[in-house]
Amino acid sequence: MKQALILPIFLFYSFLSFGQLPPKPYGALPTNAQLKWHEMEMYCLIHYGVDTYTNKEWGYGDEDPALINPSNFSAEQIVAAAKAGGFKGIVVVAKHHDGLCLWPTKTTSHNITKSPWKNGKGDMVKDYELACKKLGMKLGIYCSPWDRNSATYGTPAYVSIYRQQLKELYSNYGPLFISWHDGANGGDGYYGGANEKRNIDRTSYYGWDSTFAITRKMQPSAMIFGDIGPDVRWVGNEEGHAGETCWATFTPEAPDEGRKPSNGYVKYWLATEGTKNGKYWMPAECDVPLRPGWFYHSSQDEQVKSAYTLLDLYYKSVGRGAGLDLGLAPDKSGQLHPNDVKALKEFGQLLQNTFRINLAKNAVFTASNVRVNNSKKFGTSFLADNDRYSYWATDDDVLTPQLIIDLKKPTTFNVIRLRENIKLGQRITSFAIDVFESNQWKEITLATSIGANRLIRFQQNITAQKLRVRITDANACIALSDFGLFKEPVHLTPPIIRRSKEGKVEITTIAPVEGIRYTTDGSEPTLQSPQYDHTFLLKDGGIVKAKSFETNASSETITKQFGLSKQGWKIIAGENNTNTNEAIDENENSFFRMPVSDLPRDIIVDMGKEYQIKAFTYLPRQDKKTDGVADKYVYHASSDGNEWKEVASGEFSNIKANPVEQIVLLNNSVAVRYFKFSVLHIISGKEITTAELGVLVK
Ligand code: FUL
Repeated sequence: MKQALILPIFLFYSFLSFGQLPPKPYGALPTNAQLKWHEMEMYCLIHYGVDTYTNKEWGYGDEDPALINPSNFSAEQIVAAAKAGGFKGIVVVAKHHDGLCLWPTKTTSHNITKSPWKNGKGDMVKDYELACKKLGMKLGIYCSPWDRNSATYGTPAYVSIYRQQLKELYSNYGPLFISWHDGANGGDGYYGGANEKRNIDRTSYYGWDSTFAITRKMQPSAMIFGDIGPDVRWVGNEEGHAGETCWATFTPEAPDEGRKPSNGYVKYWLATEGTKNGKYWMPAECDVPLRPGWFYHSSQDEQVKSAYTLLDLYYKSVGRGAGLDLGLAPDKSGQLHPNDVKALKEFGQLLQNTFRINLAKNAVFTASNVRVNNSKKFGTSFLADNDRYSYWATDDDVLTPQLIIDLKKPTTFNVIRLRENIKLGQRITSFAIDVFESNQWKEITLATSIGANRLIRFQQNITAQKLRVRITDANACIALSDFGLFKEPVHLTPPIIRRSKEGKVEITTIAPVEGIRYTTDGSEPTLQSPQYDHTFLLKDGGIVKAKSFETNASSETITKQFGLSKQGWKIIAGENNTNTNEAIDENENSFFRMPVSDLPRDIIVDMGKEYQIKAFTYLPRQDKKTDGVADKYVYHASSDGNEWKEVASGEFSNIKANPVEQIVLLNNSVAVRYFKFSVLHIISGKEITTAELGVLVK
C-alpha cells in the first residue's frame, strides 16, 4: 500500500519542480563583466595631450612633451563633471596615436616625465585613478596600438613594447572596467625620425589573441573594446547612435573573427545593427565627442552639444541596448571648459528629471500567459521592481503573449522602457504597443529588438490609463524584466537658426512661442537681449545664440557659428572644369565632385574681394561615404589670382571616422581674395568631393 503511494507522490513533486524550471537560456549569452557593463550604460572618454596644444586631432609623433604644461590640471574637476552628467566611469586616453604616454612608463622616454608639469614628477593616469576612487567612478584605459613616435613601429619589437605598456597600465592602475583598443592603425608618422609611411597587417601584426590574453590575466573583470570586440564592438560611427534595431549579438564578417574581413574592408555598418541571433554576445558602444572633435580646440567652444542633444543620443544608444561613450576634451589649462561642464550638468539633471519616477510602478499587469500556470516565480510583479534580472516569463511554447498594463488612472508619458533579462539571452525580436482609447486599442509603436534596455520616445506626450504590449515575434519564450513609463520635463521648442547664401539670418521655431531673444556677441540670450522679429544680415559671420521665452519658461540655447557669407564667390575648378558651385552653396548636403586621375589637384575660389581671414573651413561630404574626401591638404592665398603664397598645410586626421567640419586656423590672419585648396591625398576613390569650403574672418 505504502509502496503504491510513493510513486505518484514522487511523480507529482518532480512534475512540480520540473515545471518550475526557468526558461532555458537562448543563443549567445553575456559574461558577468558584460552584464556589469550594460548596467553602467554610460561613461566618458578623455582626450588630452600634445594635440590639446597643437590644435590637432592626431599628433604626428614628433611633438615635444614640454608642450604639456597645464596651469591647472585637475582630474577631479573632469571626473566630477562626468559624474554630474550621470556617467558611471571614465576611460583615460593614456597614449594617443602621437605616442606620448601620460604616465611615467619605462617603455619609452616619450612620456610625461619629460614635461615641465609637476617638474616631470607627475602621473596623469594616477591622478585620474585617485579622482575616480574618491568620486565612486570606474576607470578604464585607452592605449593606442598605433604609435607615430616609436622608431620600432611596424616591427615585432614594437608589439612587445605595446604589450609592456599595457602590462604597466594593468598593474599600476585599476581595477579597470574596460581596456579600449583603437582601430586607427598605421600610416605616416615620425617613427623616431624616419618620417615615413608604415602600414601594418591589422589581422596579424598585433597578435591580438596573445595581447588580449594579458588583459584577461591581469584585469579579469575588464571588458575588451575593439572595432570588432571581443567584448564590446564599435558601433561603426562616431556620431553616438546605434541602429534603430540593434542586437547585442554579433557575427563579425572577418576570418579571424575580430580584425579584418577577407576582402580587406570592414563592414562597420553591420556593427550598427549587429546580428540577429549572432554568434557572440558583443554589444555596441556608441562613441561620440561632446564637441565636434575629440581633442580640445578653442574654435569649438560654441559647439558643445546641448543637454537635449545628449538626451537624444542617449535614446539612440543606451535606449537601443548599446553603451554611450562620450568624449570629453580638457582644455589647455588641464580642466574642462565651463561650457562643457554646464552641458554635462544640465544633461545629468535632465536624465534625473526624466527617469526618476516610473509612472508604471503601481500598475496592475495582466499577462495572457505566465509560466507554469501563473507561477508567482515568473509573474508580472517583477516588471516594475527595477531589477534587471527578475522577470516575467511565459511557457516554453508561448512566444507571442500580450501584457496589459492598467495604470488605474489616466497618466501622461512620452517614454516607454522595456528590458529583457539578458542573462537568458536576447529573445524578443519584435513587439507592438497599444493604448486603450475611445474604447478600443490603438497601436502607438511597432519596434524590433529589446535586449538590455529599449527606450521608445514619443515626440508628443501620450495620456492613457491602459496600455498593451504585444510580443509579435520571439526566438524563445519571453523573459521580460522591466516595463517603465516616463515623462520628460516639458520644454519650450528651441529656435532654429539659418543663414542664406546672401548672409541673411532667419530664426524660426517649429511651434509658435511667445518670443525669441538672440545675441551676436557670444553672450547667453536673456529677456533683456534683443527680441527677434525680422531677419538680419551677418555677412561676415560670427556666433548667433537664440532662445525661446514664455512667461514662466525658456528653451535651451541654440548656438550657430557662421563663416564669411559666400555671396559673389566663384569656383575656378581644376582642368576638368566640372565647374559646379556645390562647394560654396551653404548646403551641407550637396557636394562638389571633380573626377581626378592623379593628385594633387586644386580647387580655386574667388571671393570677389579681399578679406582679412583667420581660418579656412572644409566640410567633407555628409552622406557617410569616403570617396574623394581629402585627408591631406595645402592652402594657398593670393590677392590677384597669379601670385600665390602657402598659408597652411596638414592632415585632416580622423576625418574618416568623424567627418565633421575641419577648421584650419592660421598663425596670423592674411589678406586674401583668391584661395587655392590643394588636395594632396584622398581617403578613397577617383574624384575629389567637397561639401563646403569656407573662411572665417572673425
Ligand atoms: C578614433 C581615433 O583615431 C580618434 O582620434 C579618437 O581617439 C577616437 C575615439 O577613436 O578612432
